[in-house]
Amino acid sequence: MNPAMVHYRGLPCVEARLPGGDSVRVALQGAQVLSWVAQGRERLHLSPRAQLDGHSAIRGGVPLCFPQFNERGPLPKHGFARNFTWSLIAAGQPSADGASVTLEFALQDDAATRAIWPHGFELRFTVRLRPGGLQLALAVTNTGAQPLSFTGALHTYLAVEAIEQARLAGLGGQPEWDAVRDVHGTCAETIAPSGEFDRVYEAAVTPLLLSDGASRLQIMQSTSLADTVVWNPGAARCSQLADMPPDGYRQMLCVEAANVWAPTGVAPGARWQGWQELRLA
Ligand code: TA6
Repeated sequence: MNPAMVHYRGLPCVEARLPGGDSVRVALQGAQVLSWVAQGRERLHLSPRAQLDGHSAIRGGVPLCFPQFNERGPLPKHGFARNFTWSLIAAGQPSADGASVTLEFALQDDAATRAIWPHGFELRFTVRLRPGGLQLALAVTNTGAQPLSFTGALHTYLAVEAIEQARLAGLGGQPEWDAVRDVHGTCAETIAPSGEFDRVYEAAVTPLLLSDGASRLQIMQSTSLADTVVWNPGAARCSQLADMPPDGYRQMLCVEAANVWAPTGVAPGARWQGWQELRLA
């Protein structure tokens, strides 16, 4: 069967594969993409020490942070969507030409979500795998009678061979906030992360390019997500994270499509959508 329900380290997941060999694995917890293999190489980072107990935040892949980014509000850090079990509502077969396969997941409010955040909502998350590409789209429908507003992110952990050689281009000149030093500035032409690196940028309209040794990845996001976050914990902070090995920071760089500063409003009955796309260059 393709797509297929599987258990990955005990966690219920869906896997889909294209005839050319590219594949994706998505956990029902958080509708969190845990793996994307393109041209024979894993492109996402999942910590070998990630807790896969069905409810704790999973360190790696693409956590969906909703309805709050980080600790910018009264809710649990990065909201609750990543901790809840979503439903798989559509799993198409690969198209006849092998050009794509799509998985769709949903999460609705229930007593448990309303105890944390008193709103009616439906989230849809669509994962579309193409040869050499992955598109991730989050839609939020306000099913309640009151307006709702949220911040959040597609908190993508990209795999890199070594953080020392990773370079991210495309944000040069964009307004930057360094969250570690709490300093506002302007992004350099090329980002070469070192040490603890946690910065929020005004998103660029043209694709970003992550270079990692011989590998190149284009990263795009919808204009409905106004910010791009770049995060690497660095050695010192990584050693304090129980779900990462001490040198785990060297194999990852988060490049996140986010809305950090200005909450997105959704009127009753209205729908919002935001996406991030990754493509081998
Ligand atoms: O997006 C960057 C960030 O907000 C960092 O400040 C860092 O805390 C990271 O997310 C991971 O958060 P987590 O709750 O998953 O440990």
